[in-house]
Amino acid sequence: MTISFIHCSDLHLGYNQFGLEERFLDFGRTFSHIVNDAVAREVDYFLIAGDFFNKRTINSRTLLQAIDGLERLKGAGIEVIAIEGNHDKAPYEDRDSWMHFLGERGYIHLLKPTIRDGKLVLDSNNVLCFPKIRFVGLGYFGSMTERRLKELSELLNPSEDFTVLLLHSAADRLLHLGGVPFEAFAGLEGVVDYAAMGHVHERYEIDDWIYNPGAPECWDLGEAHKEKGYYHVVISNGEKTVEHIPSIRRPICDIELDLSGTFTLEQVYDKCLQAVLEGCAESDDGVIIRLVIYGQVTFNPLTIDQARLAEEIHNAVSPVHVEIINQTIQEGYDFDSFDAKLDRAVLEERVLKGLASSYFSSRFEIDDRFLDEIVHAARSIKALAISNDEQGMTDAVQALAKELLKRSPLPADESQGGAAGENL
Ligand SMILES: [Mn+2]
Repeated sequence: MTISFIHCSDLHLGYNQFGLEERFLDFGRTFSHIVNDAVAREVDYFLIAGDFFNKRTINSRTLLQAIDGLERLKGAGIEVIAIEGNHDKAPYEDRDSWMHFLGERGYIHLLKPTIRDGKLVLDSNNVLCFPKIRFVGLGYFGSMTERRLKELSELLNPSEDFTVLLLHSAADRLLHLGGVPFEAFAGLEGVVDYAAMGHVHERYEIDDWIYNPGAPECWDLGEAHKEKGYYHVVISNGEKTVEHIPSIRRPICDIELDLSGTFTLEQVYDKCLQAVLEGCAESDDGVIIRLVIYGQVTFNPLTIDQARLAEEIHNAVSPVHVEIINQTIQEGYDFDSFDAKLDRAVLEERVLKGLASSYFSSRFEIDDRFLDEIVHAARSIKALAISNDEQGMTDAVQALAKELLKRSPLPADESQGGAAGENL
């Protein structure tokens, strides 16, 4: 017997990002594409691991987008199993959420935790059995997640049937933002065959049984480079095959431009426009442009007219939206030293040390002397890059990585950290 499902999460329907109608439609379209694929692949189940809606209160057009997709799934005989995320969760014990409405109308099976006397209880609200497969749906617990997982591991018995857990939580990442360490899942390994996660907007997988697909659209433009999509899972004779499928979403053109050595505003606008024309040449139709400008300029950075710059960019490439992030700083006020080169080197060192300190100090066991070494290494790597010395650069990066690993209190694969972002 073969069972198959699509697992997606964080669709955030109804999000009119930047106040744009086009972005509202984008989130709907991305969901629609996944539905089409589920129907084409003739899967048995469609899993939504939370944040189906961007907000608890949605407008009627968002509901129409949702129902349009859900109706097509229903028409194809695909059962939809969903949990609530932090974005679409009903407050407290209130059952009056739109997810609840969709459940009542038979569009989805909404699975929710039952808490009795402060403890998790497994019942028909959160365990749903079909032939050869069962779904345990819990939703979002925030800071209670670790405790609830422990309770679940005591309650959930092993089963002959394939067991899927739906959970809206960050596993082993975002630990400072309510994520739970991997150890919290340890008691479920072997009992849960597939943990269908949501919440983190970037794809990650742990040990062949914890899967997070990533939000299919970019809830934040900073997600542009992250891997995002949904899973197609096929279970045949108890063995699962998992494929991650990238979602279809609006392209984002992400440009970082160093404006160091720019003396006039006109130069700024020219350089920006040129960078945009070069960076977005291939996909100039309907992209979102994120332009980060940085470096030392000789004038007050606040005089850069972002509205004018955005308008010029709009006229040149007709994007859907332009986001400009101005990180330029005015060249040092140290008028005693007119040696611009020296000034820049000193400043670079100071900035690099600050960055190295804030980034590495929390992850590695390093002292001030080694921070200086990192700064030195970073500057020589930059010099090698400028002189196109690829081999030298590779060697220097490898040497630095080796030194860092020696000082890492964590296993190598954990030290990469997780996705950033607070409102996933
Ligand atoms: Mn989310």
